[in-house]
Amino acid sequence: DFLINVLNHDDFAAGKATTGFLEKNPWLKIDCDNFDEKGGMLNYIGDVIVNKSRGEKPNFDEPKIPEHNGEPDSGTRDKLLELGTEEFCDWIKDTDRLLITDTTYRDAHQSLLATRMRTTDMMEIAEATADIGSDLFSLEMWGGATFDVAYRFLHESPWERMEKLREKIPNILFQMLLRGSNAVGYSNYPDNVIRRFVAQAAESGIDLFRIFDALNWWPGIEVALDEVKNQDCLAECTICYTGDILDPERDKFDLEYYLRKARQLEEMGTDIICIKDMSGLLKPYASRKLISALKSEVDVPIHLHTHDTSGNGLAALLQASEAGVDIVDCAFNSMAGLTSQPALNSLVAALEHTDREPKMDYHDLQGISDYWQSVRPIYQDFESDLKSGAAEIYRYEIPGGQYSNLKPQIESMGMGHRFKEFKEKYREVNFLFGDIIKVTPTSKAVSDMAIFMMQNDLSSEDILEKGEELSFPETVVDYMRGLMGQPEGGFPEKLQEVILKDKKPIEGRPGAKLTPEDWDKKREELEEKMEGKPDEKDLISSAIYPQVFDQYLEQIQKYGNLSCLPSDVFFYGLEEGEITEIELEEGRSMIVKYIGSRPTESGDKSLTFEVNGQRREVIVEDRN
Ligand code: 3PY
Ligand code: ZN
Repeated sequence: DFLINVLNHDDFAAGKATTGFLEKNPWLKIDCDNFDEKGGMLNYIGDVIVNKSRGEKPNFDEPKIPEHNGEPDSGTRDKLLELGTEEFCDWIKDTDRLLITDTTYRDAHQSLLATRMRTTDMMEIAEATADIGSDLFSLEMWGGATFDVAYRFLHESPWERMEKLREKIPNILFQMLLRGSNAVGYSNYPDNVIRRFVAQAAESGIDLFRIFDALNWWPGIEVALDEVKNQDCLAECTICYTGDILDPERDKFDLEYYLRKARQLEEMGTDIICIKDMSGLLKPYASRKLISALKSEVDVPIHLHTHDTSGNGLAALLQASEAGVDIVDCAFNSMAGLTSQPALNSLVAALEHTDREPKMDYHDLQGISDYWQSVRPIYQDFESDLKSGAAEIYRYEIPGGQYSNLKPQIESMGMGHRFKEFKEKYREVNFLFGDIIKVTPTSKAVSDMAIFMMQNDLSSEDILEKGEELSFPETVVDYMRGLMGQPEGGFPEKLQEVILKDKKPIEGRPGAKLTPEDWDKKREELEEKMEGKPDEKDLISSAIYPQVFDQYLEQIQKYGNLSCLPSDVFFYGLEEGEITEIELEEGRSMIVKYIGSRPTESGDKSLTFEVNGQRREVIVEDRN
């Protein structure tokens, strides 16, 4: 099999196979080693079947791909390549229609489905998206939590995801969310990791980097911004939005604050400014006020990102559109709403026959939304139980993804009945910390502190009075030390002392104090763990998430590249008699049928499959 696979490979047949060919095409080996000899992938499927951690497979309709052309029309990426970043931004400003980013591949599933969307489901609809969505401004399809979750829970490579999608979608800008000096992680990395990460992300397909610092503290984005510029990609520096500019009492984050931040970003050389409303706090009339003011204050295009947690998201986008915003974020309807972005198809329909009509047909776009609607039931285990928009978000100021994740987290601690109390604590902690911006990773420090106070029955006064005897969660200590950057107005001094005790707060940029990554050492370390030679992407991933990456390597050594399993099989296995087709790569499939199981003498299970008509037995440990 192995030889046949090699001989049939297009590159090999065309004489283009060079050194590294086998490492670059691991499926050539998977097919033979894992399916036929060691049964790796069958072992994975068997384990899911026997240990049934997810219960019964949900009913779902076979997702349908809408009709589309093979060759998509040229789009924003072609335009960027033709014009270069500066002229491209002029084009944005000269464009009357409202430009729209689709976030379905990133923020939408991060917010609705705990980031679990698998590459295969994205790939199925990629060509149709390239064609039907060729007038989209960009696809946010990488970064944020997706990097970590792809490795950790989906056992697949986020780099492979980007590169495969790039091949299918050559025409639309690819956009990622970069957490400034935290890259795609939760704490600061050395500068040489940030630079190498950005360079590789650009090489693998990202055109536009949305860069934020959780406290709008610009030293936290300096290095990333500089490297994005080095790569000739679009830099979209970001101002996180919090508070309420309509409320005279929330004067820490008033209109003047946002205008000042915007002027600073423009001076720093950003190509575009993003207003990132991660918690959905930008009320419709605040949106109008903020965007009008920004449009007169700065010259760079403005891109608005919000979440529909309150149900007011579309209204906020329409007000922004009236005020002249250049670009807004939405998600295809069936992946929109609630803690996700506002609904894309609905916005397109709402703007029909107006001067900001987005030049797309909402009826054509329906097919893409229908596709996601059929895919979504497979991810039912990751859905939150939110059913309606929540005005209380304005009180609690919890970011979209965190809002839907916190309830199960609090429940898993046996405190589900105290969720309301938890949300009040979250709010209390915000003010105890001095009213701060809450987004990854500061939002985690706030929720960890809220949980800590609830578990120990502590009020803010108790913390200030008895705090010296308490040992606080690590994220809270990190925050107070300045490891997440410097908040507007500084840290509350008394609280900082109580939390830090004899630890000293750091001054300046945390990344500047970290020891640079030693890439030679990293390479040697990985050579011992990997079958082939580590490439640039392996080195970077391991520098960012050493343990998660090690676990991923173990998984693929044991089971092969699981990213080619259909998602229903990946999550639920197969029913007796069920047949599935596993596409190892385009045009090369395995037909797998699950016949049944019987107990072994040692109490495990022996499972019988048919793979392309040949019988295979695998023994699986029964952990029930
Ligand atoms: C992330 O950092 O992942 C976010 O989505 C923040 O809003
Ligand atoms: Zn978001």
